Amino acid sequence: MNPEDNGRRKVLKGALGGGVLAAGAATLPGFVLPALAQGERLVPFTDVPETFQVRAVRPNSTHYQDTRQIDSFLTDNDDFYLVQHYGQPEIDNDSWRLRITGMVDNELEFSLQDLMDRQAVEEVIGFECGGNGNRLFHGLIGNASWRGTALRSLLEEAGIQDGAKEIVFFGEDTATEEIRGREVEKAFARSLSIDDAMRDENMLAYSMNGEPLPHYHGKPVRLIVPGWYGVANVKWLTQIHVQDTRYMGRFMGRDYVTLKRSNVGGVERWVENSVTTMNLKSSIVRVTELGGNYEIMGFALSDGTPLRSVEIKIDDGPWQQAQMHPDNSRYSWKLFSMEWPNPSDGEHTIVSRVTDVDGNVQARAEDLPERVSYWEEFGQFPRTVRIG
Ligand SMILES: Nc1nc2c(c(=O)[nH]1)N[C@H]1C(S)=C(S)[C@@H](COP(=O)(O)O)O[C@H]1N2
Ligand SMILES: [Mo]
Repeated sequence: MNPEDNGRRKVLKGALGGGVLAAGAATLPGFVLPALAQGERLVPFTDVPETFQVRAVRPNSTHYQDTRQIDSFLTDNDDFYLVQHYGQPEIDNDSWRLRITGMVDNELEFSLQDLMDRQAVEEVIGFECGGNGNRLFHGLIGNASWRGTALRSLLEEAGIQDGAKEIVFFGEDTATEEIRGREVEKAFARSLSIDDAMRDENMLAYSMNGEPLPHYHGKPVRLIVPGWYGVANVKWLTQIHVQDTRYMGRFMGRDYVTLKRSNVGGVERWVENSVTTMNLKSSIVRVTELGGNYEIMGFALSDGTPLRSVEIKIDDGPWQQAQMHPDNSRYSWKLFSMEWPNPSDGEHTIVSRVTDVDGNVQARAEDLPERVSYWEEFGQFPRTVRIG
């Protein structure tokens, strides 16, 4: 399903202005957890149209979060965004098998139990859809603790042969695609170079926030490539194929392809690239008020490069340091917050920018290279709120 297809009806559980969310928010030194405390209220964003609403999860449908409602470091499994282009296939965990085929010394087959019997890894990994953006207030996002087994050890056991170039990850979900006037049955698939696939942190995940991987998130097993856009994380994984040619399927070669103006060795050209690692970005998503004290909160994402700072600018004021959530980790989303003492009544513009340890600074959208299509939206996102 294309993220642009999202309807704008129906209200998500605990929709804005609705019932009180979890009371009694814990306070940690230096960072107030964002759950609404008793008496706390959300300050309205004036850039969110009244008609913007998030609908409940429905079968075969995209789901995005209402990011104003982010109230915990880990996203609930049933509020973690959902994108699937070929529907949500039913899979029986007992008969499911994962095969490793192609240019390997040993073709291998695993049951779910086989994978669960291997050494387990667990890590908090947050990601967004490559099609996430301002129009959805960045709701195609989530952050979860994933448990699984390392991809690398499986590939080593299979033994990748000399001359292999790419590894293709196929999902169980298929659709009939019309390509040059011919209807063909295609599975969802994405590929990685051998080097990218062999990164230690890639995992085949069978558990999400302590639960078996939910149906909609790709049960029983999905690929997780930390630091990459969500499209790399193939759900309902059934086959891993090693080959010596590039894989040119729809989600590598046509969709999730960003077209932007680039400088190519001194020549300005329009360049297409497949969506890969996540760009450095941040966004303010939530402003709260409790007893006259205001707080601004947001998230940042990176490809795993550690962050140096997140700063917030209010109207024409200076950039001010935000505080980082103590649970932030290398591949998680990074929550940040800043107190906003005594804002004056009226409308204010607030914007965040993130800087990584290499000194890369999130640019203003208007300073980024010209780009066609909505993939990879990572410029600064000024928001407006009304006080009083
Ligand atoms: N098999 C399969 N895997 C898939 C997709 C899909 O359509 N089919 N969509 C991808 C895209 S575009 C995204 S953004 C993420 C979304 O993962 P989630 O629904 O668990 O958030 O899954 C990826 N993996
Ligand atoms: Mo996506």
